[in-house]
Amino acid sequence: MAELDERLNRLTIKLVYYGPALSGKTTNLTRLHDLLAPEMIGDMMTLETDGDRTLFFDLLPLGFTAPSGLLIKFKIFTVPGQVAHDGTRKAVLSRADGVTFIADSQRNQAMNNGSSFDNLMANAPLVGLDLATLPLVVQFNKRDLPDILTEEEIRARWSKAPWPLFFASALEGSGVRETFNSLLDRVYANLDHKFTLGGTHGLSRQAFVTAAGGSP
Ligand SMILES: Nc1nc2c(ncn2[C@@H]2O[C@H](COP(=O)(O)OP(=O)(O)OP(=O)(O)O)[C@@H](O)[C@H]2O)c(=O)[nH]1
Ligand SMILES: [Mg+2]
Repeated sequence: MAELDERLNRLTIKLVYYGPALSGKTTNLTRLHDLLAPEMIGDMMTLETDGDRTLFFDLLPLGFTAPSGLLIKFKIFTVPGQVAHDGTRKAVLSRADGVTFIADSQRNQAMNNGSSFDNLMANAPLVGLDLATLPLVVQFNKRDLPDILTEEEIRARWSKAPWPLFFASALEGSGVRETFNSLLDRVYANLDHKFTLGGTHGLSRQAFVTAAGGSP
């Protein structure tokens, strides 16, 4: 849940990259770090890994100042995707203001995507998140690989889902920013309602997305 610190005139927003093991959550964050304007981005922090695998979380800090002077700070986390780390996943997911689900497009990963999405749907209410209002976007990553589900197949499988779908290759950098901007757009709607970002802080939806995510 976003926290407004009135003394420091600072709003802190938590975003979480969720998904199965090796789907490319850490790679998405690394790419974002490279793509976003350096003056507003901090160093990416990676806490414990075993080779490629995240064992605890990664954290990318990001921030900008609204016209009113309010400092908007983002903390962008990845969860560890491996099934065994469910306790850590719940802890990282807790108090999220928005979630990006990173699926792996490879055909042989469809089951893992499904179980990880079910795990998100189960864990969100356990940590007090309301799935009906939680900003959520879905990215199918690894579009550069050969044996992947086609966009048509994925859109057909997800046709009843209310969340926007994106196609990306985090390795090559495509689709990473579009996914992030869509999440920002959805997050703004919730926060504006709560903190009157437009009314009190002179921060429009478009300005919020552009300031944090830049133009794709
Ligand atoms: N070909 C290809 N490989 C990718 C892509 N994104 C990530 N990878 C590779 O997939 C492997 C796993 O990527 P990570 O970003 O570490 O995956 P993760 O989701 O953070 O995995 P966990 O931390 O175990 O949950 C690495 O070898 C990446 O280089 C992509 O778009 N295309
Ligand atoms: Mg990782």
